[in-house]
Amino acid sequence: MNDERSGTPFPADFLFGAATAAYQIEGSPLADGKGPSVWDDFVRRKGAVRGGETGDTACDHYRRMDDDVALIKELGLDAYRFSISWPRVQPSGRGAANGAGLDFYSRLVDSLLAAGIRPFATLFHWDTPLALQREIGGFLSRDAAERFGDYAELVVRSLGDRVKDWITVNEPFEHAVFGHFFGSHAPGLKRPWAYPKVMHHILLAHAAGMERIRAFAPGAAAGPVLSQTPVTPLVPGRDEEAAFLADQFINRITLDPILKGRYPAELRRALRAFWPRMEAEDLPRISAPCDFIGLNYYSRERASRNPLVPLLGFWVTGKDGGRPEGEAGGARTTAMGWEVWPRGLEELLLRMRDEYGNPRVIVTENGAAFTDEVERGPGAPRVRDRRRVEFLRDYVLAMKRAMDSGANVGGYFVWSLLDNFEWAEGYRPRFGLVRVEYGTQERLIKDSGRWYAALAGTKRVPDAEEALQ
Ligand code: GCO
Repeated sequence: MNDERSGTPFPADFLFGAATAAYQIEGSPLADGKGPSVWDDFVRRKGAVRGGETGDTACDHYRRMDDDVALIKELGLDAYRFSISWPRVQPSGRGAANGAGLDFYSRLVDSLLAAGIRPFATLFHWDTPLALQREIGGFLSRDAAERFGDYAELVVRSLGDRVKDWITVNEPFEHAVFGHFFGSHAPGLKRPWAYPKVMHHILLAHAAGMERIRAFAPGAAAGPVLSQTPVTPLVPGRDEEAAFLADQFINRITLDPILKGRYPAELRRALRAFWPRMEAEDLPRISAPCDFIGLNYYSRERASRNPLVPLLGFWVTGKDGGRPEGEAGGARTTAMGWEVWPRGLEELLLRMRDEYGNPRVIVTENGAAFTDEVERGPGAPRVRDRRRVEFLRDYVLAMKRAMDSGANVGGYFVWSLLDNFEWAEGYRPRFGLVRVEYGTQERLIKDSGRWYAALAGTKRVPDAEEALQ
């Protein structure tokens, strides 16, 4: 029986799915002609990844793909968002496709369709071919955008007869900032003032990808995936201006060019000394119509005025803020230290309704890492991840409140289907609906996976107890 809080059911065509990314789950970094990516190189640098871990094996998904599709089917999900490894398809980032690489994704798509699962294919989830990085500097170069377009064309020509939902790029902000500003992600560059240039080149890649999808998969739905992290003043009354500019730096720097055809004015003025050369057709191309906007949401940031930060004059505490898992200062936090803040999802969806023309939004990532314990008793092993169930329930209810207020949301994907390689954090954080025992590669559906299966199956938010018998 649904209590009042579970509200009305979701629309019958609302998509409940789960998401992953190639480098985080596939393993087999050089199998069957695949070229190395910037991540295959970055993880081998001393200190790059906690514990020196790499994605060399990850969830061994390249070899266990059919079993993982069977898991998605067992969960009864409507859709599955995965990413395609650019260097698995185009080993050097230039030239003809690697047939064995394309064949893997073709088999994945066929397996998903046979299971009645709708494939959502992400063309770029940060794994630039290493050869392209070394040849032209990757996204430091404007040329990377058209090279990405050529790669996208190879994939869409091959899979476009069956894949009807395409994502061009995943999280331009994270790749630009962590990969090129802080250097904490691949390609590991610490060039803060390259940020606007790299961002512009990734958005040009989005534009090139959309053009090739329109040309070679007419009728398919396509759009970008943008991270969105609401920013609030650390000290109300003092840090409003800092929060305003931080919001432009983190969120509006992608939303505005894609949906309004312009960059945020105050940020562009602050960074004018480093703003990239733009061609007249750049922003019209970047703002060409999309069929949906993918939004990844986890938590909020807090910004504070900081005159020591050149040009920008603000700093953010960071989603983790160094908080321990559990409770900190009255806030619930995840194993990443991120504040549990479901209201932020409702707020950002209403902002899309009110400030960006209420485009069709798909929540393409939402989820949480918590410390999971496996109960191994006389019965079957079990992961009673109640905190993840409560997290998902609260964020899904927040999304539903926004929808009931007119926000145009067409789907929700949990990050992630599987525990996987969490970039610089390695394998310690577990985000999966399904636990992966990395030594044996055994998969175990967690209680949260069972809860989510009940939601996907009924289109109504189940009570935690109901699904966890
Ligand atoms: C991201 C990436 C994912 C992460 C997930 C948890 O949003 O950073 O798309 O690859 O693993 O978000 O941090």
